[in-house]
Amino acid sequence: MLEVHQQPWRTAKHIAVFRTVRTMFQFSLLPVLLCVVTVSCSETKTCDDAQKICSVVTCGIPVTKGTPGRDGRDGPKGEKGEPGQGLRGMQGPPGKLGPPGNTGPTGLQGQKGQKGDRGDSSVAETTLANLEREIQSLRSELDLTKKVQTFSLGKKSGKKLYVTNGEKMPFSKVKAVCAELQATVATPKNAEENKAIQDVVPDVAFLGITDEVTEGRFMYVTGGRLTYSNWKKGEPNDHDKEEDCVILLKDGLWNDISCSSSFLAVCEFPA
Ligand code: MAN
Ligand code: CA
Ligand code: CA
Repeated sequence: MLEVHQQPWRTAKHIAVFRTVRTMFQFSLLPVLLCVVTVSCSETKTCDDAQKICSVVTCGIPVTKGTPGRDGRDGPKGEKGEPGQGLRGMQGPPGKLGPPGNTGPTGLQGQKGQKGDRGDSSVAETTLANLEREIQSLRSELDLTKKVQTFSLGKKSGKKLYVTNGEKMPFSKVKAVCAELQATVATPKNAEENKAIQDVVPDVAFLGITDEVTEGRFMYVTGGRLTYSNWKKGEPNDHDKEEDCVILLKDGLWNDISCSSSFLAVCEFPA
């Protein structure tokens, strides 16, 4: 490249220009030279005559050879050349991702899909049938268990069931034990129920009745005022002003007693 800049006349274009100028010089200037020579040699014609014959004649004192003039000005800029033959550079990396375009319009609704396969219901049906058989078996087993329990506890149809674990405990614990069995503390609402409880327990037992809320006003633990009572004579006396719970004595009579004392726990199950 450096060599090309230093010697621009060696390019193909400059060589072509040079040849063109040389050709013009040979074919255009040659008649003039011949004409000058003819005029000089004949000496019978004037310069004016020579100008009539020749297209170009320099009149005046003939000069054999002058000194070369200075170089002319640079010509106009040439047209852009053809691309070079050198290797192209590698392609640059892709540019940065442009900003997202606006959301396009909603597309047309797609075609309706094919009808799906029929589900394999046989497995579910078999499972359901097995579960139903299992439930039926459990129901039968539960019914039999209830019958055995009722028989062993002497429960009568349509009557409440009273059950004791034979343990003595404070009233708060009796409530908790029965609640755990989804039952309530035994609470006789009539003489028959009072007798049923009496028959179940071998000793004194707590009843589900207290005057904890209002002294002297006994209520069922499940709510409501008493509709039946079987107090022993002289009771309730709130002895030492600390008797808010009720116990069923062995003879079936009731006595108010301290709730923190321990007596048998008897739970009541619905009829
Ligand atoms: C006696 C009576 C009862 C009272 C108890 C307390 O038996 O006064 O009313 O509940 O003592 O131990
Ligand atoms: Ca009391
Ligand atoms: Ca008492």
